[in-house]
Amino acid sequence: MGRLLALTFAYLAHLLATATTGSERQQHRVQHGRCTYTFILPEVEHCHTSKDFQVTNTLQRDSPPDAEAEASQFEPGEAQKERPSWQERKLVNLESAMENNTQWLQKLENFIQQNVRSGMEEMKRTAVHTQTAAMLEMGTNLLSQSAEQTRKLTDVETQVLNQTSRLEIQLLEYSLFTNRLEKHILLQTQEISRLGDKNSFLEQRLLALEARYGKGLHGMQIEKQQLQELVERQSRLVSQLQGELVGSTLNSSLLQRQQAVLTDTVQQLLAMVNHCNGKTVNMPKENPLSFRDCADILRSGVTASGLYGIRLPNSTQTVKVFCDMKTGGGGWTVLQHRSNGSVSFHRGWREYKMGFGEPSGEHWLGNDIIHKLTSSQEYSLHVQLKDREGNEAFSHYDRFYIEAEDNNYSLHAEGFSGTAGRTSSLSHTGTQFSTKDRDNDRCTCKCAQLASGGWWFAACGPSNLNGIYYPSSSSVVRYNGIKWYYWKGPNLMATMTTMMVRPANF
Ligand SMILES: [Ca+2]
Repeated sequence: MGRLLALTFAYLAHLLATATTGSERQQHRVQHGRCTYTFILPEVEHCHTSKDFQVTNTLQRDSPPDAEAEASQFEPGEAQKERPSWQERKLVNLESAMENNTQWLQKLENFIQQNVRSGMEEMKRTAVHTQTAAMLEMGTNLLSQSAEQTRKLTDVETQVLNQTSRLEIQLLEYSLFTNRLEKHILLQTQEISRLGDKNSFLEQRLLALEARYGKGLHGMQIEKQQLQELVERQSRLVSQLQGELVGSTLNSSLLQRQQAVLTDTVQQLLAMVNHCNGKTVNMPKENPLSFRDCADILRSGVTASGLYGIRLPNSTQTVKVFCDMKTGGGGWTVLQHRSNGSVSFHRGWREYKMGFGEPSGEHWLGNDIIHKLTSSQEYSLHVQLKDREGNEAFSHYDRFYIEAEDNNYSLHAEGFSGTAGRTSSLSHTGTQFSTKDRDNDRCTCKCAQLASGGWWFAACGPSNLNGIYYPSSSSVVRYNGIKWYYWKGPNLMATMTTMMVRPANF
């Protein structure tokens, strides 16, 4: 409002200035909005402007008369006396014009104020309308944004609800699973508890058993320890004895060689003596009939044991044999006999083939003779043994024969029985004969050299009746002595051995 008034006064001052300088009546129009204002200003006719008259401020000319008077006090004295009538008239006119103008201005002011008010109200309404429209637009935007936000919120809420539902379902499943697990754990706990009870019971029982058998166990442990010590001592002793055995074997071999040489010498001397003195020894009875064996002789009526001559089957050879007519009904032809160790049995292949020793004493009948005799018909074998304590025992074989030299006199012995051990000590069927100079055994060693003598060595087998005849008993185990393992073990101290045959159908 103040700005508008200032504009109005400035315009009026312009009009006044124009009025004082212009010479004709002028109309002035003022356009304000839809309203047009027309002003007709008063004019001063035939009035020349004095050089002294100056209007610097038309509004100051509306000053009250007192002020006008005071202002005139400063004017020079003579001019005041000449101009009062004209000036006064002029002034009165001017004043009345000014008064009209003032009134008009007041009206104009009122009018303007009214128009301005209405304009302001219009502006206000327009502004309010604009503002309302803007607000409505903003509100619409806000509503649309709010709707969008609401929709998004609804979506989010839906998603949250879905997630919540899924989570609830999962929680439910977990809950069910947890319940099952709890039941399982409960069952396991009960099982563990039951096992714990059983374990406690077993522990108590074990403790009771330990208490009951603890003393016995302790004693047995001590005994076991003592036995272990004994076994260790025995092991050391066995090692020592093995060492001694090796030395003894070497010594025995040497002695046997010397003995063999001596025996040969004695036999040569005896032969020479017999040749010189003629045959005065106990000769077998010359029988015009030929007997195949001692059983034949027995059947002929001879019942005395002794030396007799037999003729081998399919042969003209007469052989001197010892016949045992007492044992088990008699009729036994003796193949091997030892009783005093006077004859060495550590001999070679040929001697075992041909036989050695005297039939009246210690001797080996000979493998060729044994083969011819036992392969002519079925024979039984009887083995008689006696140890140093006087114990006697026998082993019997229902069927016995040996093959020819081509097959190394392989052994065949079946139908075992007897008292000299529950098991046969003779090597199994098919075992070949070996001597110190003919190794036919199944050992990488040479059994005939280790064990001495000639025999059916396997590897090297549980028997050897042709081993070394040891004269006295000893605690030392001799692996090369006379052996019939399943009767007396490896260390038989025999005082007598006899091997003899008789027809199986006797
Ligand atoms: Ca061998």
